[in-house]
Amino acid sequence: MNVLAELGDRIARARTITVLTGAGVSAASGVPTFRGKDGWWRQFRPEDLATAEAFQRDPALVWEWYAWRREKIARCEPNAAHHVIAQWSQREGCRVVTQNVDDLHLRAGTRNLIRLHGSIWEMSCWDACGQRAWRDERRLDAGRPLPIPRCPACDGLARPAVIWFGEALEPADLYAALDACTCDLFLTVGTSAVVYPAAGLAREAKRRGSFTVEINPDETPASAAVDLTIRGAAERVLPDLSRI
Ligand code: BJW
Ligand code: ZN
Repeated sequence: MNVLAELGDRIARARTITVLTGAGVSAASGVPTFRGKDGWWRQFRPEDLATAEAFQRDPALVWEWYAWRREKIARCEPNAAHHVIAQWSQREGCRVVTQNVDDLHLRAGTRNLIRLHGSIWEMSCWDACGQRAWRDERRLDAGRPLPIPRCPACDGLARPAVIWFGEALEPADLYAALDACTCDLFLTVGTSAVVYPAAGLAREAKRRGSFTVEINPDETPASAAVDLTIRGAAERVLPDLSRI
């Protein structure tokens, strides 16, 4: 049996499946990955913009980056990989943990979705009033100077409701993701596996006895730790698997 057929068989037989996804799953939709060649914005690395320090220093610059990404994402549609994952998520015992903030999994109809790093379509108060994660899908005109969004409760600065470097994940999301590491089959798809705590989940699943699989065109730090690696693009490999 070839590896795809073997994995297809495991997927069919597994009682519980967890799928961890990263930016590579949305690449075919046109959403730039973080660490790929198109992952840079102007001269900035994501690590220089996705921090509270960067926002403190220059909120307009950080909002400009997010406005640019919102514009891009708004024009993207879920791809074949999102659709296959959405289909799997209809099964009892399937959980999907994503690091992506683009909401393309939601738009594809994924159930039981844990969004570890928040959503680019939600905002929180930067000041201390406590208003959190309200939906705000307004798109800013990147051609004009950008008004910095304000908090509707206290009129302080609003920030994207995403998790920046150095910030703690929402405890409920982290616990749900850790809980999802107890499963028969754990698939890590389209993530460079360098950003923690998400990067540690495949190892945790293996430690708990799951069969672990990585699907990625490139090698990552997770490759050597998983039971099976499939070198390929998510939007091709997942539909192939779902046809088996
Ligand atoms: C394809 C493909 C195709 C291409 N098909 N595949 C332990 C050890 C070391 C460091 C740390 C540690 N614990 C914490 C840290 C620090 C830090 C960290 O991990 N740093 C590392 C970089 C070293 N982590 C944190 O700070 C986290 N917070 C935390 O741990 O808090 C602790 C705390 C506790 C209590 C109080 C206070 C603090 C938070 C991390 C938040 C990450 N945020 C970002 C930004 C989100 C908002 C936004 O989008 O603007 O999340 S960073 C960015 O990286 C984003 C992503 O979700 C995340 C992961 O990236 P991803 O998805 O893997 O994308 P890429 O681009 O890296 O990879 C794409 C992959 O796809 C590649 O492999 C391609 O090959 C592949 N690919 N085409 C399939 N078609
Ligand atoms: Zn507020």
